Amino acid sequence: MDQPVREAAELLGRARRVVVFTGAGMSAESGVPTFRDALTGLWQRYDAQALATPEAFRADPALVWGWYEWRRHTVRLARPNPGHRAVAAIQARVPGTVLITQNVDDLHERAGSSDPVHLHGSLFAPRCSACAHPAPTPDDAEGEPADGRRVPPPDCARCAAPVRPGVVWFGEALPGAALEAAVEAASSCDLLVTVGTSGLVYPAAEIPQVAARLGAAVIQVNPEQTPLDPIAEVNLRGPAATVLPALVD
Ligand code: BV8
Ligand code: ZN
Repeated sequence: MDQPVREAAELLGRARRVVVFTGAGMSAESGVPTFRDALTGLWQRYDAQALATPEAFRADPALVWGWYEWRRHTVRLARPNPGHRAVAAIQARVPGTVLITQNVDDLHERAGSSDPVHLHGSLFAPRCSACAHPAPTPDDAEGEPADGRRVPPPDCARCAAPVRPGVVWFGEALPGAALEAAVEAASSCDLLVTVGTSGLVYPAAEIPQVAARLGAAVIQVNPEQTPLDPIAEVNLRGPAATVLPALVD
């Protein structure tokens, strides 16, 4: 076990109140493309940040709904990777560990993690764009939802307005209860492990910084440098599915 991994394993062994904070890199090895390095499909022709907005949905609901159908289909085909399972192992080993994720997939839940705090919502919680009435998660659109194919959103059963994805779009406020729970956990932990996030999107990117400011040790797992490097006591430069299991073995 190389030095930084040993150091990180010791920090984890001594920690009493742990937070695990994950971004899209957590699911990369499950085949779920991240925003930044996904030069595939729609993302080549459209900037994801431009598509993940209320304006884009208003302008072209079928294009945006079709994009989320395709992303949900990709997640349904994906399987949790050893990194997701290592996070669940940390939760089992250190009772009270709080998992906070920016991801809208359900791979943490499928790996056995309990109650992840979804700061940016979920692909599996569509709701009415007008009255917020929860809508059923549709099965995959007939045939394989092809990347970039328009799929008109279903109508709300209650008010007939278009159903929207249950995610937080750019320019939208995060769910108050989720953000509050995340800040509360980050403010009272003694160790925060941040995995697979570029640390660029706010206010989520504040979470590891709050923990560091209040004296928690921070371990970062990311193959690349990020703005969170300076607050990390240990920077583990590698992919989540390899590095995290080494931490819990
Ligand atoms: C808000 C859900 C205010 C949707 C997401 C200027 C103009 C407009 C807005 C802003 C602006 N400046 C700041 C803002 C605010 C904006 C923001 O921060 N923009 C950034 C881009 C500058 N934030 C917002 O708009 C937020 N809302 O501010 O509202 C407000 C307040 C009150 C009332 C009304 C309004 C809302 C932000 C949430 C947006 N929704 N997701 C969807 O999924 O479609 S964000 C989405 O992108 C992800 O959830 C993630 O958080 C973020 C980044 O995605 P990625 O880059 O793919 O992932 P990540 O960052 O995690 O990077 C991948 C990392 O993994 C990399 O570091 C890579 O090295 C690493 N990696 C790769 N492989 C691996 C790996 N790591 C480990 N293992 C591997 N194998
Ligand atoms: Zn409605």
